[in-house]
Amino acid sequence: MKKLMLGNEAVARGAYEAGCTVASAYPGTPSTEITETIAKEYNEIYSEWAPNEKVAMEVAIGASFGGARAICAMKHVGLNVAADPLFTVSYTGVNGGLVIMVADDPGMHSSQNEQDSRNYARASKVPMLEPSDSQECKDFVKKAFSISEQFDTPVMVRLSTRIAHSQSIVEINDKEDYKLKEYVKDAGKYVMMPAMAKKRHVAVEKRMADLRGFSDTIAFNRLEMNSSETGVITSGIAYQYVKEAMPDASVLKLGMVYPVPEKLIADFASRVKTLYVVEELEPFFEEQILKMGIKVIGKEKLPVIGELSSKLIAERLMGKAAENSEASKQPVPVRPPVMCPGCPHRGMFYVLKKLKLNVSGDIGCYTLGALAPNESIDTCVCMGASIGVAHGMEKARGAEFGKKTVAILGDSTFIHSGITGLIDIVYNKGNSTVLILDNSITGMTGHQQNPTTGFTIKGEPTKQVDLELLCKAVGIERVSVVDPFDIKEFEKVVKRETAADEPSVIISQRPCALLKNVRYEGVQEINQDKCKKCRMCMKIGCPAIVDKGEHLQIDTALCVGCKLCTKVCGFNAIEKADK
Ligand SMILES: Cc1ncc(C[n+]2csc(CCOP(=O)(O)OP(=O)(O)O)c2C)c(N)n1
Repeated sequence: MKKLMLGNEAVARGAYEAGCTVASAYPGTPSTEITETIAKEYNEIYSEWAPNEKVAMEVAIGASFGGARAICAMKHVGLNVAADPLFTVSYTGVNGGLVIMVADDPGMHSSQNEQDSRNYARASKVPMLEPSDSQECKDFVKKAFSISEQFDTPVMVRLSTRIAHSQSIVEINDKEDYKLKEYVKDAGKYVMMPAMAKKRHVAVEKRMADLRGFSDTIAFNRLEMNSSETGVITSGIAYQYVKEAMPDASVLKLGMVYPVPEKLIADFASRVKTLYVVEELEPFFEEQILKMGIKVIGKEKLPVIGELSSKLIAERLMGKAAENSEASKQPVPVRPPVMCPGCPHRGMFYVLKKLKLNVSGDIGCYTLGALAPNESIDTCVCMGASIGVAHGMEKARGAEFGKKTVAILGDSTFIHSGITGLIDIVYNKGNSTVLILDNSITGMTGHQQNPTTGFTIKGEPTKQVDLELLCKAVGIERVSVVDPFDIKEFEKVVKRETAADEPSVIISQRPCALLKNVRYEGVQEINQDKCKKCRMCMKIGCPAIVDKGEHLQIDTALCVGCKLCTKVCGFNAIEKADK
């Protein structure tokens, strides 16, 4: 049977067919659907959302030590969080096959940087595969499990946004009957302290030498000989672009991107006149090929920034302007990201802007508060950083601001990596105020459950972390819980807590407007007779309120009836529609 599948869905299918039984992940675009699909479609695999990527990888490592085939998944920046266990599981090796999925985001469609995860494969001495379509996503994941067991190593599989989120045909096969491997205690292999790790490092170097030889033989590294004038070494989505832009070129398609197949590359180089490397982001292949003493053209013609495309490759390498298709000539409407109508974060931003506070932000839907008209976030680094950054700012400049630095972060982000920052503030006598925006869901990545929501990945009820108790337990004595739509009360609490001479937490509690149990009373409209056109309602930045120049209007198709606008209107001009 054949099925149209997203790359991410095909990865999930591959894990299932390989007999994998444990999956742990933390959401992050473009990797999220891997674990969502596993949870939805493959009950044979235990699946979970972990609090962060480090824990997700550790759970998969534990399952592998226990003899199961296990998978974890994350976006590229998540691999930074999980880098600590990654570098050491490279030494311990595995028992059951261990696959680490990492999805890069060239072009930064939904990320704060565009790092190239292939560098992690080299740095941690872990082999990496990279598929070019959904069929390969499935096949490569299955193969990754067997390579993992054959070479006693975790195996990384790298995706990029265009592979993870594109659909193509996949052949469906039966599930392999994988039996749990016996678990044998072996401190020399699984307890990494200096004496044992020194021996394991030797094993890792031996493994890398074996893998280098293997890379020259694996069918995933495929030679497609054509003209001897031009040769291209490429992988992943770039392979698809090359096939479109340079149909006559010979291609060495690398499915195993680390270690690279040196013999195959040398042989290919000797058979073509001009050799190009086409790779997105870093000159990862290029540097290794140059080191082999082979002349190759890569980043002198192609960018290290952003995504490639067949058009760009045709222009830069073939010197010809590619034809634009009719569809691509159509103008695409501009849709800047905005917080949704009814978003609970909006009330908080209205207050923060009014109070002109110094705000250290974080990553979530609320990062949009940096944009007009809210414009009330001053910094954003990485998940959980808001608290440490606020504390550092406070220690550096202290009273100079005249006001405290306020950190804001969501519930999921607080659990992911905010807690340790809060402990730092308490332990080191900080004075910041932390706002935890508890909207009862991980909003930005598309509504995943997390430890504060009370539900598992499968929607089953579970213990719910009590944020108020947690903050008190780490030593925060001033913890307030406020509704961000009660603007007056919210302002009062923020003023009070930022004036206090000790650290504090404000939990801003109101569920995301898109949750299916959230219902508001009815859409609003502007009574044009009462409206003075002062435009105070525009300050909350709701996309449902439209400035028509002559008058202001509420788009009733967008309004959810949260009534936040009625609270900022000084003339009671906003009323329930169709009264
Ligand atoms: C290390 C890392 N992992 C994952 C992500 C993807 N990501 C961006 S924001 C976010 C969570 C947002 O949830 P929350 O903090 O609850 O805020 P909300 O969007 O609900 O307002 C995630 C998982 C990331 N940017 N960095």
